[in-house]
Amino acid sequence: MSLFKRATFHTTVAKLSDLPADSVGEVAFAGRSNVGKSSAINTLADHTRLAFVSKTPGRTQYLNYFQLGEGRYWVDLPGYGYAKAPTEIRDQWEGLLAPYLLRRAPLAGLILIMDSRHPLTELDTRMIDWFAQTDKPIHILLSKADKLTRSDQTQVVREVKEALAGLGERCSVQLFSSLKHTGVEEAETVLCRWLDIAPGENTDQAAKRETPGKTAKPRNRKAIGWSARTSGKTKSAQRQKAPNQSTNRNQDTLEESNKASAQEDDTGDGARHPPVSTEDVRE
Ligand SMILES: Nc1nc2c(ncn2[C@@H]2O[C@H](COP(=O)(O)OP(=O)(O)O)[C@@H](O)[C@H]2O)c(=O)[nH]1
Ligand SMILES: [Mg+2]
Repeated sequence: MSLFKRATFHTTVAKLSDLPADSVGEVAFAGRSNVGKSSAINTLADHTRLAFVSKTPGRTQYLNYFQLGEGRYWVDLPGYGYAKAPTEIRDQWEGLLAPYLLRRAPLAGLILIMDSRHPLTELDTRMIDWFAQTDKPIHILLSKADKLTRSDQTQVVREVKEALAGLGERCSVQLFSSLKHTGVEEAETVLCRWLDIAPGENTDQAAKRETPGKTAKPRNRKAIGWSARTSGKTKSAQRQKAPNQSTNRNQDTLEESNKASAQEDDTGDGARHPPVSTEDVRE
């Protein structure tokens, strides 16, 4: 049984002041539109429709919270890669996503989902480079692994690890397939560690321990809201390390596989483009 079987849709957050105050730990899921992010969340929750709730019109461009019990959450971020008007992208990025990712204290780490056939697109590397400034870990799921042969799977893991070796232990990589349920346990292990859930502990049991009507008590008051350490630096950090730096480190090994995706990503907005844009243009 999945560790996260009790995950339920909690809320859609459109503005920072609406972020859940009882969170003691959360993990954000990011990735280009169509990489299989919703499918991965559903697979990890063992729930076929869970993440598609967040596809409801009006929710796709915001933060969708899924509750795991005891003040722990998964947060589904808007898929990126399909451009809207530059002003809308900027408003969404600067008003919600950037400050959330930079300053949300209970955010333990980022699960970044990349299609195993087209990993490390330009927008992916911008997101990785940009998020790295938080010093929080990134765990990469190379999705749709069922579409690759065994030897291609081994190769893509090696290439992505090599390309991101500079991030050291802050970045880990694994294969994942929602179709074949490949990599579920490996991902669960990371999620449990980040969310401070003891190995083998089931959120079923955790949820039962909660007193009805009582919200979970944060262990650490600093875990609520923004961390003091980063609260003052958002604006300058956004400007300084705007997620538009070009990155060369993966280009040699993955150049071919990236070409097609890079073209898809080319919205004509060039270097000003943030790593995240909304996916609802496709819906
Ligand atoms: N073969 C295969 N297809 C997948 C897998 N995960 C997702 N897909 C397909 O990829 C498409 C996009 O999936 P979705 O989860 O909606 O992607 P999202 O836009 O990133 O949330 C759908 O047609 C899925 O059925 C997988 O593990 N294997
Ligand atoms: Mg989705």
